[in-house]
Amino acid sequence: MKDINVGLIGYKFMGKAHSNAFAMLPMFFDTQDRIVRKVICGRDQNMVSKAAVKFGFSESMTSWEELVKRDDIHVIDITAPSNFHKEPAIEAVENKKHVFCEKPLALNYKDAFMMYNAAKKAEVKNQIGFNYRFVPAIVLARKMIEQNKLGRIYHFRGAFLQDWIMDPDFPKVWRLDKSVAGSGALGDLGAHVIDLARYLVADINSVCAMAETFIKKRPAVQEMTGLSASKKDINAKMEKVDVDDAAIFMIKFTNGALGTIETTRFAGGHKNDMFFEINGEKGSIRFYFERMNELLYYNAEDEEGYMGFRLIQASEGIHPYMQSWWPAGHVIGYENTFVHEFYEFFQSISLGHNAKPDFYDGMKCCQVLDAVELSIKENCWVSVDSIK
Ligand code: SOE
Repeated sequence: MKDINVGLIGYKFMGKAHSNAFAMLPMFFDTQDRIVRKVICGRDQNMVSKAAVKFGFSESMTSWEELVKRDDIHVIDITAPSNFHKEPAIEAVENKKHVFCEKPLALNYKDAFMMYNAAKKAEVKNQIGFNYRFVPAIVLARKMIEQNKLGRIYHFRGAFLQDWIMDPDFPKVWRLDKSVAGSGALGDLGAHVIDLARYLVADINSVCAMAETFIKKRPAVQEMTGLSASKKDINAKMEKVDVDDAAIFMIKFTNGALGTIETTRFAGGHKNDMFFEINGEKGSIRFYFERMNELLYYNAEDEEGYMGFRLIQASEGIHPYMQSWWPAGHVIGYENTFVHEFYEFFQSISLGHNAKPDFYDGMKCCQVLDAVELSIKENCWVSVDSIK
């Protein structure tokens, strides 16, 4: 058993989710090697040293440039905002580090393409944080599609609905700043649904989209933690919001299927409601993230009079990853998806194979995101391949 020393960049929402996964992984899964929480890196020395203690890292530092060059670091894990993925990822792979990077891979397709190429050239392992692929019910959905249980696929209907910024006084946090986040609900939420559409149905051929920014100016941000921020300071200056609050688009898949994706942060009452339904010639499946242990399945070959969506409880040991957790019906949650994705990542490093989803998938997703943005701008259908 070797040590795999991790250097984590970022210590907020995703930094916490990843650190928690590193701690839980060896308790539940048999990994080939030992995962060592070695260094955590962030801009603020005081905050990052506190995070090191809380998240179980032995050291903290403020210079990512030094971190990616350290001989005793084997993996760089990037959880910083999206404008801060490209440089550390490219430097890290050029220093022969394996890299895990949060989604979306980059601010645009061009940058994502550079990151993909750099990782390929360096021949290091690379993975992207599309954690919803690792929900057992979604892995089951993929398995059912591979087993041809749905037959030819006609429709993909996906949505990612949230409501955390509906208050017009909610400040302009980094997720609402184009230079930092790339886009709004589209890149933050849509990236996950696009990835699932590619994972479950096929590559995306073309898109036709619309978007809106409902609240055009917001108070400048004072302080942000996770997805909450301090309320409006009466003296705060108002800033322009330059990302979408909601984006909706139609899809033509390369296999002929048709799809729609809706992403919004203005769906009152929906907290983290990621949903999809797939309809095929032999059946349909339906999934709601807020009920993530369940998959609904309609089998068109069921006996007449008894037909309808049945609920598959995907928290039994026969379902993907579940044998490592609890007895049947003892459901798992959001944080477990990170354990699953890191199990695949660390095993790929130890055993030498390539895990998915990787920088290629991250890059393909950015290409679709750019096509959606172009379609919004030009008000027409855009072919994904036209994005270079
Ligand atoms: C915030 O909108 C957010 O946390 C995203 O950044 C995540 O990727 C998604 O899983 C849930 O919502």
